[in-house]
Amino acid sequence: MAPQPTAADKFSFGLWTIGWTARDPFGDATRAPLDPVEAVHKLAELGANGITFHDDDLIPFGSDDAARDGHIARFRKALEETGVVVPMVTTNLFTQPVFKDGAFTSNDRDIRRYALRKVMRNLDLAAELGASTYVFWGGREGSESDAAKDVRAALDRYREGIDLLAQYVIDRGYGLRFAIEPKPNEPRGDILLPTVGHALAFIAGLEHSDMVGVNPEVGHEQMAGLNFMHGIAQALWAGKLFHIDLNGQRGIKFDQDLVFGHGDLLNAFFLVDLLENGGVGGVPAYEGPRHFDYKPARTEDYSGVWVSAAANMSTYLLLKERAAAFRADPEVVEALAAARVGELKEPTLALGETYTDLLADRSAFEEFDPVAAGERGLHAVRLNQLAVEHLMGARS
Ligand code: 3MF
Ligand code: MG
Ligand code: MG
Repeated sequence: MAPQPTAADKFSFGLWTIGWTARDPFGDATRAPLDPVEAVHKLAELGANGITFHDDDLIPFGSDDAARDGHIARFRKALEETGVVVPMVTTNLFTQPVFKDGAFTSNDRDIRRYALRKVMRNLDLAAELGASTYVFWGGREGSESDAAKDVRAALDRYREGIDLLAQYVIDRGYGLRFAIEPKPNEPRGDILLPTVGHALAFIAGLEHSDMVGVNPEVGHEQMAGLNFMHGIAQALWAGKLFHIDLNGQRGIKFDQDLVFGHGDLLNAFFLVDLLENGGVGGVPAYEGPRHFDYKPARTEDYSGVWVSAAANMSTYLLLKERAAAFRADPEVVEALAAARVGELKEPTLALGETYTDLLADRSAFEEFDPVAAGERGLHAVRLNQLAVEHLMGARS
């Protein structure tokens, strides 16, 4: 039996995920548009507690002020009726033709100014709805032609934009934190800030870097051939995991946005183990929303959409159960010790020891036998197999 999600699990979904009508570059929509009010009610029924959106998901682009107020009022009512919260909000800076060369980094200065205004307006709404995180996914910030984009100038403009918006949030007292979402490509041939590592380096140079972190997405790192769990571990290590986009991806190809776990399941297992058990003393390493950014397959009608939404949550909870069983298994505890995993937590030099002491330590070099040390096995494969067996339910 798949476990049932509750609000305490903090599962959230983008309005654009369940609401994707399945138009792709080769074919028309296979589903009718979803009313945001219905989305809120349906997610509440399924056990999710959060919904997120781009401005244009909730308020169709070009709506006048009266229509805008109407869309917001209906949505708020649905939130009040269900208790569903809005933990994160973001801006659509990619659909409209005006953003074809980027938003904060468009070569066209007027477009950059317009993009900043579009974000500021939506920051007001995010604060009004009680969001704590504001995501920036720069899907159009990039190029197909290296001749047509001055990457260093683009990074200057990107920084200028984020610095200005951070100042706006501080001055207004909104209490929002920013999370930059890296992606290597699609829709641009090459997108700026392509991986978690690039984003972390960029954030370090921002004026208000303390309020800016990352929103890594499973498939985005895997499209670059990277180990998602490693990326998350580095973001946690830097204190920058402000939000997360969970989904599935099978290898280096187009952005698949599969259900969480329907891609690299073993990496998903280690990811959930890290998030849930990776804190000091085995507590969760991440306390924020477990946010799904996937696309219900184009083959599905709305009954299939809701099955796929539920699948994300039950897969997460099943992995959480399996990871807990893995950690509690005495054979795993013994295998972890045999693989010397815990030894890595021990600093390489003793407390107060200096390099002079290290130079004086004959056992560290003169009397050390590197050949014998090189012959010692790490027993890593046995440990991995134990994880696979727990993941498959072959051990309880
Ligand atoms: C694209 C994405 C985006 C971002 C969103 C901000 C449309 O691959 O992942 O979804 O997640 O813009 O959260
Ligand atoms: Mg994505
Ligand atoms: Mg995403």
